[in-house]
Amino acid sequence: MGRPSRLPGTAKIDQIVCHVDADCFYAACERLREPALRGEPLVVGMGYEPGTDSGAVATASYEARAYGVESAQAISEALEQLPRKIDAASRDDLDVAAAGFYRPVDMEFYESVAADVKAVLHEWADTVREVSVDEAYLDVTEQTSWDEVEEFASSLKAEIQERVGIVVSVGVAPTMSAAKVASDHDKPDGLVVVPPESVSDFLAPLDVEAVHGVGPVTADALREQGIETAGDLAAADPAVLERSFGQRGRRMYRFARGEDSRSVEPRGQPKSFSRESAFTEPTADREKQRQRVRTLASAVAQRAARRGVLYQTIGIKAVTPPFDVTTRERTLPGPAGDEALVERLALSLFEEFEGQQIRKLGVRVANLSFGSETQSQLQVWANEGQKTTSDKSDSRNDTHRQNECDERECEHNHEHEHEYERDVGQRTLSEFE
Ligand code: TTP
Ligand code: MG
Repeated sequence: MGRPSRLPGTAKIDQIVCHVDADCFYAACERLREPALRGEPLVVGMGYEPGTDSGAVATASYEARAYGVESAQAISEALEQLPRKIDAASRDDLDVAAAGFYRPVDMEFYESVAADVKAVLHEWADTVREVSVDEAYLDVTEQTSWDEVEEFASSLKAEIQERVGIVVSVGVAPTMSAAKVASDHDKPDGLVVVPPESVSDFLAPLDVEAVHGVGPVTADALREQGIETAGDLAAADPAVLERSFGQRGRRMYRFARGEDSRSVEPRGQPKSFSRESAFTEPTADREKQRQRVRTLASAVAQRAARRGVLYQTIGIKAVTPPFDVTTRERTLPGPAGDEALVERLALSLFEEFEGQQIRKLGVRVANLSFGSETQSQLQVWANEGQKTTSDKSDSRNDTHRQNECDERECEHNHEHEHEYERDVGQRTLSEFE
């Protein structure tokens, strides 16, 4: 199927942004290679071992969501809501019809499917910004017009389904943040077009949690201030929002008003990889904090390893109430690629914060080396992991306070991931790129 071209002379107004996000992506991938899972309740678990109740839910098919299973839940909890088919079949007290299938995460396979989807996206738009394994923004201003974009997006969905076998939801709007909200609006299999003149009307009635960048914890805090909808947020006093939420407050205010001056830019080589995770409520529980640091550290190290990237700087970020951000980092004498080392250094950098009230934690690796020329050094630094920190380049004492950046994708190619604002406690945090 070819892409529809823009009619000659059709006026284009502003930027036309498509946000594409696959539906229950990991589950959809599992169904590609195991078609018997189609239409069935299906849970994909991170750290899940078949037959056990270990790990956390990475995603659940929409059939499984109907039983209350959701991302970041413990598998043990999911099993209470949705038992395994195989267990239900052998027990009188369980109903096979109300049971589901469980599969472990296979990131390598999902990345290969994601690459196939992205190949289609690059054929359909000159500018594609890939933001995670299953989502991307496309600038389609040159490819279509507001009059035709619905047909364009529907053909794009059909082509992805035909060539890759994956269902995606698409949102179209004049800004990235509104397009993101639009793609989420009618999931699964959604297609929502919000033309420039309708952005405010589209956003206003939505729950405040639908606004890009507002997670469940922030939404609760906003509701306490009487801000229930995106319209309420758009009408709030930005100075008050800034006092409560820092820079993020202004940003969500702008997004709620449909204001977002970002243009879709392709990603260059990342400058850092980071991952952060908020506690539902600030906590002073040391073991909970340390466990979170360890999980974030290993997720970041594994992501770098999957990309074949080495790093020379390892850092942490601690957000203490109200929204004070402190970062610490340490630079090694040479590039390393060692998960245990990242964990160890992150924990040691975190020591000074242990036991303080912490709202959010982050781990970051930077000073990246790409490509095979660095591979030979990998083993050297991995082996010498224990003694790699150099006092000279140790920036541990550089206290660095900044306003919290809450962008899932940073403007300067610092690949930045935010866990959903849920307390996943000591469970394995799921991965999403
Ligand atoms: P999402 O696009 O957020 O979720 P989804 O594709 O499963 O479902 P939806 O239809 O709502 O878009 O994330 C993409 C993949 O990232 C998802 O399939 C699994 C993974 N993921 C996690 O591992 N942990 C998480 O907490 C979330 C939200 C996603
Ligand atoms: Mg998705």
